[in-house]
Amino acid sequence: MSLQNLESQIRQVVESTPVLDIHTHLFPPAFGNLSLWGIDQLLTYHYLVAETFQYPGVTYDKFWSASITEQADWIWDQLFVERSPLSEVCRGVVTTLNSLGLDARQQDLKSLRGWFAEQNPNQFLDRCMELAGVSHIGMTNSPFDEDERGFWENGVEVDDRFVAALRLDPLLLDWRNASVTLRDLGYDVETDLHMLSVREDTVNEVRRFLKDWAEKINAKYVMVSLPPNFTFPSEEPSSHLLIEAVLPFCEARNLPFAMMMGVQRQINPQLRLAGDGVERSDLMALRHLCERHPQNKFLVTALSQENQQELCVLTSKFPNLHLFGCWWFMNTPSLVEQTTKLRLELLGPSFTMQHSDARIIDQLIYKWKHTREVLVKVLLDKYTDLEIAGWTAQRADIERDVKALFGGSFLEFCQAEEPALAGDETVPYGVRNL
Ligand code: FIX
Ligand code: ZN
Repeated sequence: MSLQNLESQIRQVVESTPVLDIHTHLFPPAFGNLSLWGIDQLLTYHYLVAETFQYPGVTYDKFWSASITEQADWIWDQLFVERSPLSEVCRGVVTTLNSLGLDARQQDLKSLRGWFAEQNPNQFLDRCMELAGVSHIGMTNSPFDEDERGFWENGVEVDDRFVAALRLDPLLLDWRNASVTLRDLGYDVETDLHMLSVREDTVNEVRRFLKDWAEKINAKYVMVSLPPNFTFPSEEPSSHLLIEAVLPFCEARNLPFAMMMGVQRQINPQLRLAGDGVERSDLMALRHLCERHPQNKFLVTALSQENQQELCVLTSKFPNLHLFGCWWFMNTPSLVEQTTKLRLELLGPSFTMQHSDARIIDQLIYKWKHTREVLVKVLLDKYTDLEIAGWTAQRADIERDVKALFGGSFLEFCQAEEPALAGDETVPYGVRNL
């Protein structure tokens, strides 16, 4: 195959292969105000908030007391009018608008708002998923979030393209407060986990809580984000709860346990959701988890660039570990390119290349468009090296590899051995459209 032909084959395959987006913060329109979309939401995305505060002119108090429209006006002016939108997240807004047929340069915010106001939420979701080439969307579902809990308790009907993930950060990282919430929800738990005799009852109640919520939301995996200094095992409640409640529960149901490692929450609380930072994680905790719990399936991503090589090596040592995504501060084209190359070089196509982490439905468009652009470059490089080595990639090979990187390897990992994850015994979820 000529180089040009190879590139065009790769591009065609990468652009047409549907994606299983395994981690987002999106909700379908049935979740009312939790389902975010539109220009003001796009512009007040927390990545853009953090970038705007790089420039003087507005105080935290003034910004947070303003309406979302005023905040969006301010961000638009600072990042798209006063300066060129060079950052990845600004480019994302431009890509998104452009893909929707809107011109970020020609249109002022008023006319953009007018266009969005005319859209129907359900049709808009369909359009974004189609433009992004996304077949399924993994949600982040927290029983600790009062607003979200209400929807589930009222029996919300979930669009079957959305896949639930049970998010457990408060349970594992803030047991003191989580135990209060559990008691409010009717689970008879003690806050003090030191005494084994007391802990047994509490652990049983935590398992009951996990069972109730996993069933209520039809969770396909369980997730947590972890601080850089997370250690395992330890004398912290997180270790007791993991060893005695969460991991046995996940194992019994063949639910993977996903860890997003390396976020230092609220290093600048004035920035609210935009105030989190990154630090290198101690991956010894991950190693211990994989070693000591071989019957559990673990999914992992790390926020720090410095962790990426070690993470690949750990993944290659533990068949119960699956590596996914370039998370948050890692999701910039230069790092995605470098990291994806490294992963292919150390692991082959056995990992999940990316998740979007989208919070606003429209963002699916740019996050996946930009990811696909990088993947074309990376695969061209890798298949060219292979060609030189004496192995010519055929179209079917490229299709198989891209499918694996966009969710196929993930499904294979999840479904290994036990059919429990499928939910439906005959058609494993997600497989239909992949
Ligand atoms: O913990 C997470 O799932 C993070 O992805 C978010 O909390 C974070 O705010 C985010 O949106 C990153 O992309
Ligand atoms: Zn996230």
